[in-house]
Amino acid sequence: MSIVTYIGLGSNLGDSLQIMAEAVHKLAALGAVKTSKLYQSPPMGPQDQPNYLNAVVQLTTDLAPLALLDELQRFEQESGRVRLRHWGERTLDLDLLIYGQEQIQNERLTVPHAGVMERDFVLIPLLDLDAGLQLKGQLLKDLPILEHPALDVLATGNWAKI
Ligand code: PH2
Ligand code: MG
Ligand code: MG
Repeated sequence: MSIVTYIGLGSNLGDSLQIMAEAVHKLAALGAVKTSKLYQSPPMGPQDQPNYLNAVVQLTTDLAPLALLDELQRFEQESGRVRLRHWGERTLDLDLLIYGQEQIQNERLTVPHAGVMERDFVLIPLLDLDAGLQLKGQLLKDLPILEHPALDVLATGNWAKI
């Protein structure tokens, strides 16, 4: 059965736009995709690292959660993933944010992703894709953190050129 999932994309090392566009193409092999706008956001965590490109992809897929996670991790590795430090710079980060209505907690996966409600660079692209999204009964668009977003829109259209 097809499930609507949301994947967070982030990159601040290498040719980030190219790397993220390639990731969207790889995700499109797993099911139907829709992409949010493309954003630039100041780093959360260590401040002595470049700004990030961030986006979210809505992926409708038949893959089970851990099979999907395996694919995401494979795509991260294929991008030449470098991760230098916790919350530090990386070539590609793919986070499974939401998997249908499911709540998942095991040693590999926490879904919904723990950071969703606190990160404007996740919330705003999520809302591009579904302005009525709710988590735990909370309409995401009403969260106070969205009153002062710190990210900039870099592209509104088909930036991944699907
Ligand atoms: N990802 C991190 C650490 N900090 N900051 C922004 N703005 N965007 C990210 O995707 C991000 C971050 C590690 O995953
Ligand atoms: Mg992340
Ligand atoms: Mg991650």
